Amino acid sequence: MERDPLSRLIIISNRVSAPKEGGAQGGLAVALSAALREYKGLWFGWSGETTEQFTGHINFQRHQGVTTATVDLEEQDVEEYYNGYANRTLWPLFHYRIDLAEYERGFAGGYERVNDRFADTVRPLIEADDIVWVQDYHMFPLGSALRKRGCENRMGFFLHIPWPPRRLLAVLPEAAELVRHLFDYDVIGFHTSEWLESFCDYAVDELGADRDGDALVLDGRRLLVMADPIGIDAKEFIAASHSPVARLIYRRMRDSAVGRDLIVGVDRLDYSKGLEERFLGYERFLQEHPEERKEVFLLQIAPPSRGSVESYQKIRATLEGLSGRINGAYADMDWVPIRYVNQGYPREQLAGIYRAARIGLVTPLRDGMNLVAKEYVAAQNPEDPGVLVLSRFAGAAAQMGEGALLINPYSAEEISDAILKALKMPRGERIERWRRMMDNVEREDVLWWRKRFTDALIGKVEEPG
Ligand code: ADQ
Repeated sequence: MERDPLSRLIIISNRVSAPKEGGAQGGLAVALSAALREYKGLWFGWSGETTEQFTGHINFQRHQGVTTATVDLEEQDVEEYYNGYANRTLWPLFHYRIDLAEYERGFAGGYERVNDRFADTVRPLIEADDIVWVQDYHMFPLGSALRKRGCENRMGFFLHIPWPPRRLLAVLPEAAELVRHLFDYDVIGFHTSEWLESFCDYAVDELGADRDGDALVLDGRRLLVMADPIGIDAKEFIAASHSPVARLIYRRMRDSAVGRDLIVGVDRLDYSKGLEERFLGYERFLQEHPEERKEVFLLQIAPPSRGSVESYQKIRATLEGLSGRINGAYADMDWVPIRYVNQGYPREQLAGIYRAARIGLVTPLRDGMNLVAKEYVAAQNPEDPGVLVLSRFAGAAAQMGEGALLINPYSAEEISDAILKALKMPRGERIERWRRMMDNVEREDVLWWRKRFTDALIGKVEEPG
């Protein structure tokens, strides 16, 4: 089936990232904006603002050919839907942290209410031929809510985080209902076949769905399931790493390293990113290899996120304590082992930092994909690339596994061994490993990801090769 030239794309996600002057959008936003320019259509979501009483008033804006439509939510909505169910229930559970997940009926109720509000608001904007693409765990039930409002369009859903194993998901009181809702979409996408298989296990074993080739069938609804790993905007990132800003930052980093090897970590400050375990692994390296101590330093960049959720305040305090303790134990007057920075940097600056780093330390305990791993690879100097040390529990390991040093992020010993191996790795091997990863980063980029999904959504069959 070819796309009807009149059909538009409606993207729906919790937050909307309009193109900005200066191009400071993330890779995902760039890809979605490009899709919206190709298909026309619009991008709908929460404005990030609150209002006293929900009115459903839509703020339309147009930036560089992309129309965005956003609504404000009430404070209670944000508490229950965003800080509550999305970030205190689903996020920890889907990252295998049942110990951190909180189950409150109020959260679940608020989540449903807000999804209904989104459905009420966006429904009148959807025309008969439009295709609808819903993003991420904030909006599992949105497709279902739209079907209830008479929407018969092709609808797809993409999950950016892992899908937990069946027995873990069973802990969620609303699990069965949530998965049933997903059958109101036509296509569901995951980053890896591991997440996809966990989803299928649940649907088959708990709900009695049938597998039929690439699809699952439940109560007469047919849901196409696909593994579609997201990539970065590789061309843009390579260009960013050659920009004057990146070059300047690269030189600054090199100067400040005074001949030492830089190890870099870049993450949102989130317990799923394994920062505590990373610091402990690095500490172990310092303990076990006194001769290497002043030869390296770790720059950890971690801007705080979701600060109103308690578990995020805790991880922040833990990391401050831990970095302080390690620096206290090992620092000398001319050397500090960890530079711990709690701020974000523009992409061109990040690219320069990545390029200056001999090791990219990407060790999440669990991650849907992890784009930092791919950005690190894209920013390297082909003649003298650094080494990626990557958690085997990141979705990115499925694509980067051949070139990266894969580690178990819970094991301080494995992290320590991998750091040493990376530091000693001969240039020839570094180039060979990097090339394999870079081929993938360039081939399976964010545009490839987006096109595979929208092609599946419009029913276009993938061409072989
Ligand atoms: P995140 O959990 O946010 O994304 P990730 O994929 O690593 O994780 O993307 C983070 C992005 O933020 C990267 O583009 C990175 O450059 C940027 N970033 C991080 N720290 C920064 C800093 N200090 N300054 C500036 N930029 C910074 C979720 C899922 C992931 C999945 C993505 C996309 O959790 O598993 O890969 O969505 O699907």
